[in-house]
Amino acid sequence: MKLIGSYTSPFVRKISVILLEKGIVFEFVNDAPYGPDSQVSRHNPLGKVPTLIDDEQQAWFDSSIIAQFLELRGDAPAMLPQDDAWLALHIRQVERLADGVSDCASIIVREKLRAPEQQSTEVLTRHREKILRGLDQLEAIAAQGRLLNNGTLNLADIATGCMIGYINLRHVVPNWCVDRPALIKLAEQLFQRESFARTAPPAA
Ligand SMILES: N[C@@H](CCC(=O)N[C@@H](CS)C(=O)NCC(=O)O)C(=O)O
Repeated sequence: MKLIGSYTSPFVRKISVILLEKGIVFEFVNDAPYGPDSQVSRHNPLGKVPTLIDDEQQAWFDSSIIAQFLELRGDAPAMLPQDDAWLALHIRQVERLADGVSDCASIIVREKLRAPEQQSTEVLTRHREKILRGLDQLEAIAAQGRLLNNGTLNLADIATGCMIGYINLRHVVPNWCVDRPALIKLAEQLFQRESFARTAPPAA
């Protein structure tokens, strides 16, 4: 199994963490998707990472689909409850919420790479507001301890940890932790895991 990805992508980190937690052996193929030499579009027409190539050479893309593929393979531990489809769906929605915050953070990072006179204040403000609302909802969910931080690592925990790692790396919302104690607790616990330590992005 090959994982095509870049070291800084929160979505790639999400899949790397799942593979490590499940003990699935994989080869990491480093590919910077925005670079001129990227090969990822040979496997994924959208040209995005992560893209996973399975042992039958089938390409899987979009981290939530790859995560579902890995669950369907059945490798333990499961990252979603096996006996409660509704609970699993709620957890997947939280996963997508955390991914959505990562998407917004990535849009801000890309926008800030443009020349200052080409940057859109409207785009920056809009996506910053989405991030803040997303973080507030994730904080409330983490405080409840049912869908996040419930004692059994799940897909939503992993996506949230990778999102927090990314906004820390890119300094997108430097003071995100003010008044968000449940998310801090979750991040502290996740970052102690070997899977998170081994996938920490290089300093920007
Ligand atoms: N929804 C996708 C998002 C993946 C994504 O946006 N990846 C970025 C890197 S963080 C990428 O490959 N961007 C290249 C591009 O958009 O051309 C997922 O969860 O896998």
